[in-house]
Amino acid sequence: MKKTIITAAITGAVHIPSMSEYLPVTPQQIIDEAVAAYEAGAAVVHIHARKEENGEPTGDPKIMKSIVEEIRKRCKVVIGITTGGAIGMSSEERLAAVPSCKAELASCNAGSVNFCFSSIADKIKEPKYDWEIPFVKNTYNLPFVNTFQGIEDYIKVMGENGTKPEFEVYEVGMINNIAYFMKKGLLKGPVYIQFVLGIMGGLPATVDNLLFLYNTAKKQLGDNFVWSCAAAGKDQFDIVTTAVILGGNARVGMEDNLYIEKGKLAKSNADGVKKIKEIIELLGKEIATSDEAREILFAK
Ligand code: KMH
Ligand code: ZN
Repeated sequence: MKKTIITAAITGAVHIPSMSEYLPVTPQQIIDEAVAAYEAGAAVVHIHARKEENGEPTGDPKIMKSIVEEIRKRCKVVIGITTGGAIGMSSEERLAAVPSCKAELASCNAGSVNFCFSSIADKIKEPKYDWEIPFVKNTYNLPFVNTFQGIEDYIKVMGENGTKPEFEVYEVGMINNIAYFMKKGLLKGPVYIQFVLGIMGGLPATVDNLLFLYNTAKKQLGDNFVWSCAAAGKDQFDIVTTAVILGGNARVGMEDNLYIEKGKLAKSNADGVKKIKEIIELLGKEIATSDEAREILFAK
């Protein structure tokens, strides 16, 4: 039986520092949290960079490189960097870290979608930093742009740098987009897909929607894909557990959900990793080490 890969998505570019004192927002906190997530059982970490001075998401390749190099020095975790960046970033900003980091994985968003989290603004009475409220409010009127030309460019740049794309899928049609690039011959071997449910603008986090994505991927791609599931918000653990039962891999972490249970903030990404690890083991499945994850993810 295939082992289950746990990915920890450490900080993302949705949650803002004012939402949780535990959200890692400096480069050093992101590094420490990634290493702790690995030690708790994560085989893969998904990394966004933020600015030292105020925790604002940034595409600065120097910051991303310093984070990646330090994590590499400290542990053997598989590192996946974002190319989703933050809503409103240019394609150049989003891609800049791929050549400088040459990470094993990078996210590759599989189509355009609205990606709205403006309602966060209603919950924050006293923001810590000036950038936070305009940043979240802007997502009400900004699309998350991933055109066919853009996706093709991302696939090519990743290919030139030895980085495997992790396709982020928010809507069912995006599976056809991936199938198109496979037919075009731009992708070799099984593709790696992350189903991301629960984003406002994409498919809500329900079991029906997860099954819809999974069954569509099987129809479109046959056996030629490896998959994992992320779910934003309060349903994170329910939906990710369902994915594991279906034979998928699990993504947890503070990018997707700041809470470890109802009303209780997670104190670290390792908390979420430990929780899903316990659930997976209770289901009678084994957790993949980072080297085992490499065998699964990079099979030719
Ligand atoms: N921050 C979102 C706009 C990714 O890492 O590629 C997109 C995102 C997905 O987080
Ligand atoms: Zn991300």
